[in-house]
Amino acid sequence: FTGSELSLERAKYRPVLPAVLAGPHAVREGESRDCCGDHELICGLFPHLCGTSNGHTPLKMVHLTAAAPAGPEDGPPGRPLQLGVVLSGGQASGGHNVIIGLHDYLQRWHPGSTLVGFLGGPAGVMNNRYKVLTADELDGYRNQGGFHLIGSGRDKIEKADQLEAAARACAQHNLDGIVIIGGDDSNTNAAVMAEHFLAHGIKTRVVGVPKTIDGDLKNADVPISFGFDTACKVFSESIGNIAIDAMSAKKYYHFIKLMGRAASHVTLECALQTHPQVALICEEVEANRWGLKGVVRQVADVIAQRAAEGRNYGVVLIPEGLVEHVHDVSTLIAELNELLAQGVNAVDEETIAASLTPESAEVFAQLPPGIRGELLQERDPHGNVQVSHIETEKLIIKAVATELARRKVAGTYKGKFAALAHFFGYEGRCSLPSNFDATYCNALGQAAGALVAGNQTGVMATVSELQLPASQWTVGGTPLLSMMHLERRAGRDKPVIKKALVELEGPAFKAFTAWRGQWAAKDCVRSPGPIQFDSSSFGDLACISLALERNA
Ligand code: FBP
Repeated sequence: FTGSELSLERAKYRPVLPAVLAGPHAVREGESRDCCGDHELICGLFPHLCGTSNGHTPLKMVHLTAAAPAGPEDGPPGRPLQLGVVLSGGQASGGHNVIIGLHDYLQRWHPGSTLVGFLGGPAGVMNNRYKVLTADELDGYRNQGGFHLIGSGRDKIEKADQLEAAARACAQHNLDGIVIIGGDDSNTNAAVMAEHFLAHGIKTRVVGVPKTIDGDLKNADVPISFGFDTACKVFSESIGNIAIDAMSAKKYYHFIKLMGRAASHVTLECALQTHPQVALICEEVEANRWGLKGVVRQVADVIAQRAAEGRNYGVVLIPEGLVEHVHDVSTLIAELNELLAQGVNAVDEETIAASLTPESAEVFAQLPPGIRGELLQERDPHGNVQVSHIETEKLIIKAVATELARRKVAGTYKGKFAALAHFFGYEGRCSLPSNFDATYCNALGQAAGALVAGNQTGVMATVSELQLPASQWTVGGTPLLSMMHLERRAGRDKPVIKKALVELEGPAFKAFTAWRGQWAAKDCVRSPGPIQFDSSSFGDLACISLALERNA
């Protein structure tokens, strides 16, 4: 791996550390929280974390507070700590800074401390594949994108034999703590591990760190997952450039699919950054039970309205999870899931069509053959449709073209329609982290170190008050169980961390709906340009949706 001039320059950037982490501090328990749903049932499933088996008050928030500098009466400083760290799930900019922040904290805590990096994600914990991370090696990864220092993976540690394998690895390294850097599923597994370790008298503490570019791991206590800010800035730069090209050439509509599987936070933030003519938001589509025809009609309405003004160009943003939220397509997917589970051959489209309900059979027949194949064959190991592999942008283009052709015959549309398809996803996950993500991740890593040192387990490291300068950010831990509720998965109720979806009553969505009519009708394009690393520029500002949420 060869560093560019810019990446070498970025390695010199020193994130500001929140004052509470920089100085002497104490870890204190604060107010109580309930699980976000099904509290009693979840406590029954996690008796040790909930404290129901040992009489502790359930689900305590944790806060770092400034402490008086240690004096001679405080005795010797803390003993060296042994910690493990693992990256889990999709890449997100800033992961290396979390690990470096953790290492820096440990070295400050006691220079004899050790950090073990498990390789290739959770599988590395179960197989005990690891390397000991040293200051010399880590220095080359400061403020760099990617997860290639130790790699990542999508395996889960949840079954009894997997938990035992993880426990063996932790025991072999005599780990005081393990830090799991991941999204909602990985942090759900972190809670399962923490409970297992407590139940079996294993000393290793488990602390989570919120990661995902999708931005759907957040709540009142966790302001944002890392990587979201950088990914949105990278995508918005390209969207802004394309929008200016569209406005200059005046001949294309650009349909851009954006990553973000279950929630449309990325699309919403990119819309606020760039002011496209249309941005579809899955949560709105689902709340209104819009079908494919309804969605297509809305896009065609904007195109026809603009054509009447001589504007046959523009930008349409499409969240990658759209097909799972469009009412009739999601019903079709559910029926296909059933048929595939019954063992129907995924390539036998004729038998499949004959086995569907009449409504779903009609939707299935209307889909282009390529998309039909993708819905049947593009499945992940859990049987879920791999939405980033489905060419939704092309599906929408075809359906809109058909609708516009129909309107042309009816005499209600007189424009020209030429469309180009794009997909922005992987290019936003490993960029050099924005100043925000670099600073936030360093603080998250240090916070995770402080929580293990403070003997906390089953908590997620949290860094808050992000609207303030970084030196004033607050630091603490939120019980993982407080984010959990029961969800029906594979036919049974499972405790999982609740995904944060776009709130239709929230300030970010309201700002979007207040402006979108104007963006549709006119050319109000905003081109934010590349991520700015100069801290005197706008680069330090966190994303617009976060600013709106924090100021609401
Ligand atoms: P995480 O939730 O694990 O962070 O991953 C999110 C994501 O980037 C989605 O936006 C996308 O659908 C998916 O990963 C792609 O997964 P893969 O890297 O396995 O192709």
